[in-house]
Amino acid sequence: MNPSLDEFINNGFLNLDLIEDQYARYQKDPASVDSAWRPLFDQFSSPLQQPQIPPPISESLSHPTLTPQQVAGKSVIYYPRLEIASSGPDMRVQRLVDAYRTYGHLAAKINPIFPSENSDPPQLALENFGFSRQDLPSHVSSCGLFPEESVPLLDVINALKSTYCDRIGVEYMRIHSPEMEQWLQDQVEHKRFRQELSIEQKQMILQQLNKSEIFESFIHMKFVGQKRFSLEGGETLIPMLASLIDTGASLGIDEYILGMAHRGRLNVLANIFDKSYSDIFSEFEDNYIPASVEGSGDVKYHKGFYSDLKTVHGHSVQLTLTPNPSHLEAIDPVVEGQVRGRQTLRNDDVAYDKVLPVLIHGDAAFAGQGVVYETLQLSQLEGYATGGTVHIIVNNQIGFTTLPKYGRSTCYATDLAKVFGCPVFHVNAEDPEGCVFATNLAVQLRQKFHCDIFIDLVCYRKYGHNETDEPAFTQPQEYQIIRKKQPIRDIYRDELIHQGLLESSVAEALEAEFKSSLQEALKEKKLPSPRTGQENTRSAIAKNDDFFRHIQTGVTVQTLQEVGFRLCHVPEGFVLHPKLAVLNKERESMLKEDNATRFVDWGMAELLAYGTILWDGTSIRLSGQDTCRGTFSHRHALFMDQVKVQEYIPLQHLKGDQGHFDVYNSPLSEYAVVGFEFGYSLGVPEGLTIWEAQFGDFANGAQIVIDQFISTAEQKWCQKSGLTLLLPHGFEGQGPEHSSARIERFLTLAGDHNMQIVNPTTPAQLFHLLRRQVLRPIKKPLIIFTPKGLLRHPSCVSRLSDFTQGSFQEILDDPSPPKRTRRLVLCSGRIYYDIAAERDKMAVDDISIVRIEQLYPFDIDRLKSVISRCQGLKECIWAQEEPSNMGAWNFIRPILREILPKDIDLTYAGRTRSASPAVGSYSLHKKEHDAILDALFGPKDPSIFDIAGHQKA
Ligand SMILES: Cc1ncc(C[n+]2csc(CCOP(=O)(O)OP(=O)(O)O)c2C)c(N)n1
Repeated sequence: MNPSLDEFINNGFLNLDLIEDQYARYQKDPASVDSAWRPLFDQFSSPLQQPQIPPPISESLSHPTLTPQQVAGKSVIYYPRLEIASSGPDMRVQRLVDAYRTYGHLAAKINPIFPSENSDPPQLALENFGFSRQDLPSHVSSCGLFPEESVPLLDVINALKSTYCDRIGVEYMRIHSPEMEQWLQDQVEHKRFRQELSIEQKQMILQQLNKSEIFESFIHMKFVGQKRFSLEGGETLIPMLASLIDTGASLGIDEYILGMAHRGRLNVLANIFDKSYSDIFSEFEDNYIPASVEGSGDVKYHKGFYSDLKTVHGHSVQLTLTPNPSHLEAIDPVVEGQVRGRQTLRNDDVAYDKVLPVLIHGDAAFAGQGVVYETLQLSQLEGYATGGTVHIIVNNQIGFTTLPKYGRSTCYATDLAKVFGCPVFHVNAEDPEGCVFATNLAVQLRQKFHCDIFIDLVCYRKYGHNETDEPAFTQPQEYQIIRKKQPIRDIYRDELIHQGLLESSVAEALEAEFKSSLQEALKEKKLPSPRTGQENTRSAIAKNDDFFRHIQTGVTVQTLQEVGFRLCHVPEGFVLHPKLAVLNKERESMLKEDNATRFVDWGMAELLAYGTILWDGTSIRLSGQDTCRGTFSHRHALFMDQVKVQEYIPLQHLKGDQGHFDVYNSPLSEYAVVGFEFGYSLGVPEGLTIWEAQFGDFANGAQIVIDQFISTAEQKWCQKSGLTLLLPHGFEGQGPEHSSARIERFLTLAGDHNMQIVNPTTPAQLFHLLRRQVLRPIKKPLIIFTPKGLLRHPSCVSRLSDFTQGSFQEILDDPSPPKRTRRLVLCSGRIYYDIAAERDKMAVDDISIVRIEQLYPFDIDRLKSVISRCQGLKECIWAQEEPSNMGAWNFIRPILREILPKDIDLTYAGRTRSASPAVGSYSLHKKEHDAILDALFGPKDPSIFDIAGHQKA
C-alpha cells in the first residue's frame, strides 16, 4: 500500500512507522511515494533519527483547509515545536508529562458508543520528545509521578496513560488559576483518577443505577407510547447527582437549586428529589388534571419541585428543581439569579458556601444556545456571581436527529468552558465509579475555588428523541450499535459480581424489590398536589378587586426630606463632579415645602421612591446597562470621586436599619441578564428587583424570558415574581430603533392578571407606582414604560405635596377639565404633554384630555366615571404616537367601544400601519407628529391628515 498524505490526514493522526516506511521508499526512489509527501521529505535527512520537530504540517505543505472539527482538536495534525534536540532527557520527559496533562484527554476512552475511537493523538507521539521505543526501559526522572526519583520511561508513560487516557479525560491545563491547576493535578495524579470505594459505596451506586434504569423501563412498559424523555443510556446521572449532593453537604452546602431540560427530568424528580412514584405515574394518566387551584399547568417534564431531604451522611439539604420552559438553556440565567437571591437572603453572597447552582444541559443545546455564553459571562461579575456552578452535560451525542458534526464547530460540546478558564471532566457513562469520582472532585473544586466546573457525561440515547420516535430513520448505524448495548446498570452489576463484591442472588433480590415497589406505587397513584416551593410566598392569583383597591403610598414630608437630604450629600472630602454638585443642590431645593419654582423631576422622584422603600427596610436590586448613572444621565445612583478611585452610593447610606440596596451596570446582554433578574426576584420574593433596558427596544433580546417566564410563570408553575422592568419608550425623532419599547407586544401577552403594564406620565405617579409594587400584597411583574425626553420636560414635574399622600392613579383625568366636553381625547404616555400644550395654544374649551396610565389591568370602572362627567360628549379619539398596528390602539379599541355609549363616535389619531416603528428623519417625524395634533384639533391640511390615519373605529 502506498497511501497519500491526504489519507493520513483524513485518518486523523500521523503514524510515525508509516512515515518512516514512506521515507524509506522516498530515499530509494522519490517518485515511488505520493507527490504530496515529497516536499515534506525534501526537508528531512531522516525524520526520526534526528529529533528535530518539523514545522506544523499546514505550514510546510499546501494542504486543503482542514475541517473545523479537525482544527478544533481530535484529528488535527499537530507537531509541538519544541526545541527537543537541544534538551536533556529530564527536560524532555517533563515535556512529555506536560503533553499528557494537556492532551491526554484526546486519547481517553470516554465514548461508550465507539469505545476504541480515540487512539493516541499525534501530540503524544514519543518521537515528539526525542525518545524512541528503544528508550522505554531507560530510567528517566519520575517527575513526581512516583515516590522514586527515577523510573523506566515506560512506567512514566503507563502512569500517564492510566491517569489521563483511561475512562476520564480532564482539561485543566492553562486554566486561569495556577493554584487550581496545581490542586487538581495533585488530586488527579495522586489517585490516578480512581477512588477506592467501600463495598457499601459501590452497592449504593448500583442501587442508584437500579432505580434509574428500572424506573424508566417500568414506565416504558406500563405507559406505552407516552413521552417521558428517558435517561436510558445516561442513567449514571443519578448516582452522580446523589454523590454531588452528599459530598457537597459534607462540605457545607445545604441548598441546591437545579436547572435542567426534559431529558431524564422525571428520573431526577423520582430518584433524587424523592417525588413519589405514584404522583409521577398519575401524571401519565389520560384523565390527569393538575390539582393546582389556579393556572393551566405544564407538561410533566417541565415542572418544578422542592424537597427537604437528608443525605446519606445525615445532612439536611433543601433541593429545588426550577420549572423550565421548552426553550432549552433559558433556565440557566434564571437558576443563577435565583441562587444569587438566596445567597443574598442567607448572607452567603460573599463566601458562597451554602447554596449551589447545578445546571444539567443537553450537548446540542449547550453548544448551540447563545444564552449559555451570556450566562457564563455573568459568572465572575461582582453583581451576578454565585460562587461557581456545577454543570453536567448529558452528552448523548445527538440533538433530536442532529449529530455533533452538524451541530457544532468545536471538538467537544463543552469547549465554551475553555473561554472562561474552567476545568472540564469528560467521563464515560459506562464507568459509574469514574463519573462519581469526577463529580466529587467537581464539588470540591467549586467549594475551594468558586469557579464553574463542567462534567461532560458522554453517553448515548437508547430511544429516539422521545420514546415514540424512530431513531434509525436518521441514525441507522449508530442505532445498530446502541440497540445491542447492555444497560449500564447490568454492566456495573456484573462487574461487582465478577469482583466478588456482590452475589447475583442479592442483585436479583434488589431489582425485584424495587420493581415491586414501583408496582405498589402504580396501584396507589392519585392526583398529586404540585409543590414548587413558592406556594407560601404571597397570595393566590389576584383578581380585579385586589388590583383597583388603592393603598396609601404617600410619605411624610419629614421622611422625604430626611431621605432626600442623604441622597444629595456625599461624605467629607469626597470630590464630586462640579455638574453633579449643582445637581445635588437643585435636588435639595426640590425638597423645600415652600419652593414654588423648583418641583420634583423624574430622576429625583425615582430616587425618592427607592430611598423611602429602603427606609422602611425593604431591599432593592437595580440592574441594567449603564444603570448606575442612567443611560440619559437622569439618575446618578452612584457618584465617583473625581480624584481618588472611590465610589459612593447614597442609597446605601440612609440609615442603619435600612433595606439592602444594590445597583449594577450589567454586561451588554438582555437575555441572560433579564433571566437572571427574574430568577433573583424569585429568590428574594419580598424585595424589589428592577431591570432597566438601555432603550426599550432592546428588551426583545430577552423576549424568551418575557414570553416564557415573566408573563406566564405564574399560570404555568404558580411561580410569583414581582420583577419590574423599566423600558424607555417614546417617539422623539430618534429613528426606528430608539422609539418603541413595543407596548403592543406586552399587551398581547396580558391575560389572567398576569402582569401590570404601565405608562406613567408624572414623577409622582412613578413614585407611587414603585412604592405600590412593594407595599401591595400582590406579587406581579410590573412593566413600566419610562420616558426619555420627559426626564427634562419643564411640565413633567410634581409638587412635593403629590408625594405625601394618595396613591398611583390608573387613569389621570384632565387636570383642568372644560365645563362641556364635546370631544374626549384619550392617550397614554408622553404624547399627553404635546396634546395639552396644543390645546392651550389653540385655546380650545371643549376638549378633555385623559391619560390611561395603567393599560393592564384596565380600570374600566374608573374610565366609565370619567366618561360620565363629560357633559355633551359627541366623540372620543384615541391618540397615540405609535403606528396603528403598534402601541395600545388594538388593545384598547374593543374596550373603549364596549364602554362608550353607542352614539359616541370612536376614532383613532396616530400614525398609519407601518412595518418599521418610526421614521429615520427628524423632519418627517415632526410632520407626522403635527398631523396627529391636527387630527385632534381640527384638520387643516387633508394630506397631512391622511398620514395620521384618522380612521373610524
Ligand atoms: C431553544 C430551543 N430550540 C429548539 C428546541 C426543540 N428541541 C427540543 S429537544 C431538542 C434537541 C436537544 O438536544 P440536546 O440538547 O442534545 O438534548 P437531548 O434531547 O439529546 O437530551 C430540540 C432541538 C427547543 N426545545 N428549544
